[in-house]
Amino acid sequence: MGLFAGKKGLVFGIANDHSIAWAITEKLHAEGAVMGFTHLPDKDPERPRMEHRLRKLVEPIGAKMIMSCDVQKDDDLDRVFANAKETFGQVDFVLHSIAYAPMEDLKGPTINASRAGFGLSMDISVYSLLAIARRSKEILAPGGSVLTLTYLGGEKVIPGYNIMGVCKAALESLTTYLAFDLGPSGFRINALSAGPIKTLSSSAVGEFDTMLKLYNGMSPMRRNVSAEEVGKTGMYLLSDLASGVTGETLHVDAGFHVMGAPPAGMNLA
Ligand code: 0WD
Repeated sequence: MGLFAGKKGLVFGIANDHSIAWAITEKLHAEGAVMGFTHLPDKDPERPRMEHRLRKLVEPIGAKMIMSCDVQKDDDLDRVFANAKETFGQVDFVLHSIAYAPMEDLKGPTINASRAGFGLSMDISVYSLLAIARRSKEILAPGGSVLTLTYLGGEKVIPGYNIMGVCKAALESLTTYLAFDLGPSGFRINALSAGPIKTLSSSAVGEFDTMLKLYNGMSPMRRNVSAEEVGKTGMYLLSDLASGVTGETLHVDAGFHVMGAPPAGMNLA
């Protein structure tokens, strides 16, 4: 029997088959989880590309719910959670794998970010976790768990990550405060800090290829991580195996985050 046999969950943030949320979903499905999914609203309802891309992936794994949701809209979130309650009654886990910053503010330098761009990035990338956690609290089953995705750029300066790094710092702090709020109900919330994975979002972040080379040369394991490895640990954090873990930011990055200088002999050219 799978770890998630009889378990139900909600997944926010699958854009396509490269999305980290999809890698985690595949592992959850393999362990028996049944899930509902949301996608960004399509700009042109005549050509629902976001919905089609999501449907193609999740219908074959028995999706119980597929809805559009812009996390900036309380009405959208209310609709999704009302529907989840109707469909599932209670859910055992909720995955938040969402981030956004306008390109003109993301590309830096950070000091030039606009007030509006900063606010928008914080709203979508950080406040959305709070909004989702608050609604999750109402429908989580005993032992329920929430997971979000973060990156080292929230702890250290990663050139090119810019205001998204500031968002991730806030997201990681928020995870600890939400852990405190959810804990008395027996619910957990954690963040998974993933190494660089090629996805739609990450291609918007500068220097991505350089980062990949850096991980190969500098991480203790001398390599980067795969989406599958992120998927496995994401599944673990949402599972009962992590029943004593909350408020944690767990790095899945081949150890890159522990390094302060490159190993001897690393080609720095
Ligand atoms: O290297 C990477 N790819 C890493 C990503 C390393 C470490 C962490 N992360 C984080 C990201 O910051 C994000 O929080 O993982 C999370 C997922 O990122 P991803 O899998 O790299 O990105 P992607 O496949 O693009 O999914 C993010 C999705 C959006 O996709 P697009 O590319 O269409 O913006 O977040 C969703 C959307 O589906 N999203 C929203 N959902 C609802 N409402 C909104 C919104 N307003 N904005 C973006």
